[in-house]
Amino acid sequence: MKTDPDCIFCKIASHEIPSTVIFENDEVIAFDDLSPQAPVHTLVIPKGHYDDIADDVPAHVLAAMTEAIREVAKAKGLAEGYRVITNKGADAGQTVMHFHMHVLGGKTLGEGLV
Ligand code: DGP
Repeated sequence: MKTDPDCIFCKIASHEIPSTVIFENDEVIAFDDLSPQAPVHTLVIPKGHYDDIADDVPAHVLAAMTEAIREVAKAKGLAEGYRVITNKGADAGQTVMHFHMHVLGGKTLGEGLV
């Protein structure tokens, strides 16, 4: 598994930096965002280092992330719905260059996507 010793999310994945872990298995970890934008704001990341969704992310890792999103929704009680967002690159405002999906919910979210 490729990791980057300078990447903050790699350090969270290896538990070198603490986080509030919601779900974890061999491939992925889900933890609460440091600056929540909604009552529930959890990040799902692969444990391997990929820069973003356009990096060469294997299908089984994407499947593990999808499963983790469902587990986050269950753990956080998001039966009424939630939103999943990923930022890729400067135009999207990506700030951490380790692929991650934001799971947002816990309230009625705005209708717009931008
Ligand atoms: P993005 O803009 O899509 O790259 O979002 C990065 C998110 O990562 C942002 O919502 C804040 C969050 N974040 C950054 N550093 C940390 C950290 O050290 N711990 C946690 N839990 N979240 C972090």
